[in-house]
Amino acid sequence: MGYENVRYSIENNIAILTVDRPKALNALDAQTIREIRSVLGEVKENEAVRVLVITGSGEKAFVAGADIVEINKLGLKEGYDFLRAGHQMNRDIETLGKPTIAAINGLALGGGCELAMSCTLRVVSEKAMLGLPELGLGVIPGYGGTQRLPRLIGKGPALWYLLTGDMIDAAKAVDLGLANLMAKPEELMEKALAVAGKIASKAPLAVKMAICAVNYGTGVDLETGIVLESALANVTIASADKKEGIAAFLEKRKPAYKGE
Ligand code: CO8
Repeated sequence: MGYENVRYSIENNIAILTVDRPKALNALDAQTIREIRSVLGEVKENEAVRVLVITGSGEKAFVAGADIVEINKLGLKEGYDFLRAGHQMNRDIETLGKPTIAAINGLALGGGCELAMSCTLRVVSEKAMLGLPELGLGVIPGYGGTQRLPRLIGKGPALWYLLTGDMIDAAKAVDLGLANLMAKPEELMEKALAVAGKIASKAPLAVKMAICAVNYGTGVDLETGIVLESALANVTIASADKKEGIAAFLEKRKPAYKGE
């Protein structure tokens, strides 16, 4: 499929998806969401891709939110489909089976912040600003923000930022645990790709199982989470990648993983 509002490339087992809709600061309209979901489908199917980096085009914005012009036209009936599409995009990211890194180059507001929070990790430019300004528009976050922000930074701080609409600068985002790493604007992609490369060198099946263990284990009691971990660890114990990883260690060479 040809894309108008996103760009997509692959190099060295790492895919880069760039949201590219400069006239609206990369805001997510229905078409952009469809295109992102289509790229996510390609990434999922492509065995050569081990990590996906998501960023925004230009210097100003990662993604400035859901498209406010579209939100303005929504009624009760269309609103549900609009919200579900955004939710599904973010679930597609979370359940991709491969790690995703948001390289946040600028404003990540509303739906943009929600998209970033659905990624496995976040690297922020020193110029990035994150936030959920929805209450100022008379709505609440609708792409998972009320659920993912407290899970990432805790209920108290999440309620603060949700209710005040205050923006979170890059350093604060790292302090809060909302972002994992801060980079100079000109080094953002280099740093994000370095993290991606580090993860891409690990056994893909083990990476997938580790993400599963954390994503599905943190919402349950500890004992259930530990049983889940045991089951997932056992999948890795039985894997060809385990044989290769241990053989490479014993033979003092780099492993050549196949994700099996
Ligand atoms: N949607 C559509 N267009 C946008 C958006 C957006 N979210 N953000 C910016 N634009 C457009 C502007 O309208 C403007 O277009 P034009 O040139 O045609 O007038 C262009 O991008 C450039 O923007 P500005 O001129 O406003 O640039 P500034 O530097 O002056 O300001 C800001 C930058 C501060 C980012 C400002 O554009 C702004 O406040 N944008 C809106 C940010 C926002 O509120 N985002 C959250 C949207 S709501 C949301 O994401 C909810 C998701 C879930 C749905 C829930 C529904 C219930």
